[in-house]
Amino acid sequence: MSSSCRFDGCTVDETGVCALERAPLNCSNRISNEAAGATSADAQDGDEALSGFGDRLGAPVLDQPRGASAFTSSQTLGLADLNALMATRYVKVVGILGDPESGKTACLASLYLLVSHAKLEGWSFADSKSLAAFEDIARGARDWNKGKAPEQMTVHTELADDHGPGFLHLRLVRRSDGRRVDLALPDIPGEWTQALVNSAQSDRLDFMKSAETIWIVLDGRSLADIEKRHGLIARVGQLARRLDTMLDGRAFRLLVVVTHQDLHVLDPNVAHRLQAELARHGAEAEIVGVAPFSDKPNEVPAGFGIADLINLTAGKQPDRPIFWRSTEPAESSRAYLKHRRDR
Ligand SMILES: Nc1nc2c(ncn2[C@@H]2O[C@H](COP(=O)(O)OP(=O)(O)O)[C@@H](O)[C@H]2O)c(=O)[nH]1
Ligand SMILES: [Mg+2]
Repeated sequence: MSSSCRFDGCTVDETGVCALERAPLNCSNRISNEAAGATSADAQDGDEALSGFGDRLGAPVLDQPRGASAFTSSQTLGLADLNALMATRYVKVVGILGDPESGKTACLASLYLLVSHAKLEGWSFADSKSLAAFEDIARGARDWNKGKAPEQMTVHTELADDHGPGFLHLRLVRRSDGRRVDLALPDIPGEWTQALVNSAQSDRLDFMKSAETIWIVLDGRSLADIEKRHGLIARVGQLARRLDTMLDGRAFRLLVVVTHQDLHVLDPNVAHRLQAELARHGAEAEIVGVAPFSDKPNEVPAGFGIADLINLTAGKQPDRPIFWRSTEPAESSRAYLKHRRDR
């Protein structure tokens, strides 16, 4: 391009010849002719045809194939994105519940930091459709405002009620057998759990119907505090009951994740009481102690227990209840009718 012409490759300054074979004084690409460009272009019908051709000179011959990811990598995935991803591969959706400040986001941040530094025992990073959202979380840049989704997430999810969850995606490879696992992990505000327990408000948690594993995250400090312990355990029981109603008999694996293990190691008696309370509500759970961050790194390293949590989350599905128990029919008895009569 010469200094007096905007057309790429034109050497009119050096040669005096217009690359589009126009009269240099009239060519609309000449910087000095810019103001007059419109009029002169109108006047030059033949030139216009050439100019159209010239615009395409050097442009790619074929359109770029549309194979790129449809997701904006800078954000969490909305429900529509998650559905699209689930249509292409098997994704394990995880439900993450817990009171505000219990350590839900800390678990996700710690998982990301471990995996990104190749320190998640037994697992390697394979891919993520939401790296920047993990970054935001790890930097503490994403915050919930009284249970309301951050604006960038609500815009992205494009849900009418502005209350959709945002999911983080992580594809991990298990080192022992090379198995790939895609996890969709929602970062949702603790107020949603409180609303579920207190007033059975479950509409925005509808995605949990697709969850294979549900984490109930508990603050280890509250469990260690004798004044708060009883109330917290009772609420976990109520939450399990709500989940059972909401999920309407669907099978899922329940993990109770107790944070702050760096400050308070979970007492086996307390764990036993938790199990008993859950059993009273017809639920069963495995309990995992974690310390996503650590105030005592020499005693308990940051990220403690996160690999166990992922092992359990990515492990085999819970056994489904037996749909129709098989019974050996007594000779000549009409088993089906008898079964109906028994009900
Ligand atoms: N020392 C320590 N701090 C933790 C642990 N888990 C969470 N925290 C801190 O507890 C606070 C609340 O955690 P956060 O993940 O934001 O709670 P959320 O509201 O459930 O998402 C944050 O300041 C975390 O850094 C832990 O295991 N040990
Ligand atoms: Mg949080």
